[in-house]
Amino acid sequence: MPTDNPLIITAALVGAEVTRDHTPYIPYTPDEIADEALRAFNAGASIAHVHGRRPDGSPTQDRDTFQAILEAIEDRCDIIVQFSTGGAVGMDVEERIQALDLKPPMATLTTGTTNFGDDVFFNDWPTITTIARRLKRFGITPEIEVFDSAFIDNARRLIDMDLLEPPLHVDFVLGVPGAMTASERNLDFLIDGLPHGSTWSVAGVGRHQFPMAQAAIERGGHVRVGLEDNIYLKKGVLAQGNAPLVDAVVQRARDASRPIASVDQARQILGL
Ligand code: KMH
Ligand code: ZN
Repeated sequence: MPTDNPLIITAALVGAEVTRDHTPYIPYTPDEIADEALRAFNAGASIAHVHGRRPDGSPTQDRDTFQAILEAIEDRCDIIVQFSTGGAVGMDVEERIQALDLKPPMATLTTGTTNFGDDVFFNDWPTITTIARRLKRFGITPEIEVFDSAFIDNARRLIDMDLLEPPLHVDFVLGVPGAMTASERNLDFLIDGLPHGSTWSVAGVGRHQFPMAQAAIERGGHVRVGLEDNIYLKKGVLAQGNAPLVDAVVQRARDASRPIASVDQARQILGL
């Protein structure tokens, strides 16, 4: 794989699990999330992966909240907005995908069930196909979230059913307790199993964020960072927002002579 291709950086701005008890820098309101999107964009991110939060910080996939987030981000910058369809553990599928009629350019599609810390992130076959059909209906480009290797086999099955159109864009989420370990060996195994022509990124969780980012930079893949996945810039030092995490990836890319993708380049690479 080429290693001088432009690097797409996704900023996972907020997620569903991190709260102000963990870090004061996590955004909650649509304006706070959009301000974080702008800072991440200015630091070099071309995709903003978003979840919704209520004012008290609890996770929500509420359509009005997503509309407010989308509009607030679009008012500020050109970053590609990617809706989460994962939401939070325990949400049912219709709750998770209620905002997709807003037709964001991208949204996630997790193609399997995984243990998720003490919880289960539930994605049985009816859930997966319901989300895939909705994405197809609204012409939204999916990013396939892969927590374990069978999720790639399930994505292939969706291609066979005409619910996914190759080439795929896949994000490997590695290091979640209960799912696949964040190791270079596992990353290489997963890359090897992708359908021909796929693009991929890796989201290393917690302390695995930067080692996995480095591995992706070296392999010609793309990178997801952000407070959803990791709140520390280094051991014991909280990242003061998403932009410092993006910036740390930009520095690593520079050291490896990987150019950073502009939003237009990211759109072209992803066929948006
Ligand atoms: N919050 C996790 C249970 C996604 O955004 O698509 C699921 C998640 C995946 O974050
Ligand atoms: Zn997410």
